[in-house]
Parts: sequence; C-alpha cells; structure tokens
Amino acid sequence: MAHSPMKYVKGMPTEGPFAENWMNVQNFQAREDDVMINTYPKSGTTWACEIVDLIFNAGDSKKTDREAIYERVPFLELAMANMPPTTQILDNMKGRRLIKSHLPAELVPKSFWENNCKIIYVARNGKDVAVSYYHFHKTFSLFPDPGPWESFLERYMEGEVAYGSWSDHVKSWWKIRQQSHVLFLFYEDMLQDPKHAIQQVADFLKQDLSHEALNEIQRKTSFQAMKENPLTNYSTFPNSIMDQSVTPFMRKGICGDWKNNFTVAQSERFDEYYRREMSGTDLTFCFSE
Ligand code: PPS
Repeated sequence: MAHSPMKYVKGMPTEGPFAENWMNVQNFQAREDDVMINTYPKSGTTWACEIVDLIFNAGDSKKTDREAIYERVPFLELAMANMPPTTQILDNMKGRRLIKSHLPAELVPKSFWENNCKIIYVARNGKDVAVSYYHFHKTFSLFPDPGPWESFLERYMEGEVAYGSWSDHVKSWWKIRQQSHVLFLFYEDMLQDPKHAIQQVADFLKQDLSHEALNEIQRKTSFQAMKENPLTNYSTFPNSIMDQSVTPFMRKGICGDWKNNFTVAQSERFDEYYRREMSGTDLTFCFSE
C-alpha cells in the first residue's frame, strides 16, 4: 500500500488532494438544517454519526441500514484522485444533510456559523487518540507511513500529523462550547453512560425519542454491534485506501488502551505536554476507566 505525503492548509497539515480541494471546502454552502458531527480524528466520529442518523430515524435501523455510514454522513473535506470531492456530492444532496468533519473550529466554513447549523463535537483523551491514530495511519493510504510509534508520538505532540495539534483542536471547540448550536461531548462520558449521551444528542437536536427507540439506539451503537455491522465497520470501503487486514477500523473502543502502548517515559512526556497545553483552560480529560 503506497502512503501519501502531507500538504498544509492555513498551517494545518492535511492530505494532498484535501489541500487541493480547499477552496471548495472554504466556500461550501451550508444549509440551515445541516447537522455537523466534528471531532479530532479517532475520537468517536463514526459512533456519533450512527447515533445522530438513528435519532433522526427514531431508532428504526431498517431506515439507517440503507447505506454505509460514510455515504449517509459524507466527510466534508474528503477529496481523492479520480473521484468527485465530497463538497460536490453534498451540493447535490437533497433533504437534511448530516456532515462529518475533522476541521478545527476556526477552519469550519463560515456558512455553518452564518446559518447557526447544529454541530456536535466529540473530544477524546489525547493518549487514546494517539494510539488509535497511529494504528489508523498504518491502514490508511491517504496518510503518510507513521513509522515507528516513538517518532509518531513525537510528531503527534508537535502537531505534525493530519489535522495538526490534538490540543489546539479540542481547545478550539471547548472555547465555543457554550454557543447554543454547539454540543460538546466527551468520548469517555459516552462510554460510561451511552444512554445518557444519546438522550443529550436527541435533546440538542430537538428530537423526541420513545423509551424503545432509545434502547434500540443504544443496542445498535454499542461497539460490538457497530463492529459487526458492515455499514459501520468500513468493511465496504475500498481496501486499496483502508487496509483493515493491518488493523480493523473498529479496533478496541475502550478508554485506557494507551497503557498498553505508552512506555512510562512516553506517558510522562505526554503528561508534561498535556499540562502545558491545558494550562489556562478548565478543559480536563479522563484517561482511565
Ligand atoms: S475517524 O477515522 O477519525 O473517523 O475515526 P473515529 O470514528 O473518529 O474513531 C474511531 C475510534 O472510535 C472507536 N469507536 C467506538 N468506540 C466505542 N463505541 C463505539 N460504538 C465505537 N465506534 C467506534 C473505534 O474503535 C476507534 O477507536 P480505537 O481506540 O482505535 O478502537
């Protein structure tokens, strides 16, 4: 599998074709009823996307099991050689659009803010994100080869990976979390009390859910159910782009897997970085169950 080198957009490292399509992303026309699901990569995007689609379909999986998650919730900034960019696919989409993005708040196209579009942001602790991102780099040909874990972790803490710095990203969204059209969630809270998280999202979207619908959404969006569902586990995605024989997309889905990957010294270096980056904010993460 050939990996691609990175380019930069407004100082943020990104994939080459994404950078080439940047003008279309920046000028993208959001509509009032668009809903964006945004995260730093590997923070629970797919999980949140499936929850939102099920909520809009009152928990009826006969309706959501129509297409793969990446078709039901197109990825705004995705662009690949020889394929129409997602911006074009979204322009032609009728009805309510659910839109996935990993852009930091300041790079989200201004039409989303002008239209007060609802945005659900999920943040995950930076150590588990680093591990998940490292494994994902090995499978995803649009990203550069991650090399050894030690050097990947250094680049991650320097923000020299796709979408830049994890800490800048989470802080950019934390700063604006009180805007009424933004819902800020933590992956670890979703793991601990999924039903509560689903209800929070439904309330935010002003969608009533019956007891049965809530239970059904919880069942359908458990890690195991999503791992087994070909429409959410990316097994229908081209193998030449995401080679899951290396690591499955639905890998572990837990809090604290970093303990199996970080050395004590790496953990201490990360803690130092975390303290420095989070000083001056009241944003805190949970790193263990
Ligand atoms: S991506 O490629 O950035 O869009 O990936 P993303 O979906 O944001 O994150 C993938 C990680 O989320 C885990 N995941 C889940 N965890 C718990 N419950 C559910 N339902 C769930 N769905 C996805 C997935 O396993 C990846 O984390 P890791 O740690 O690699 O297992």
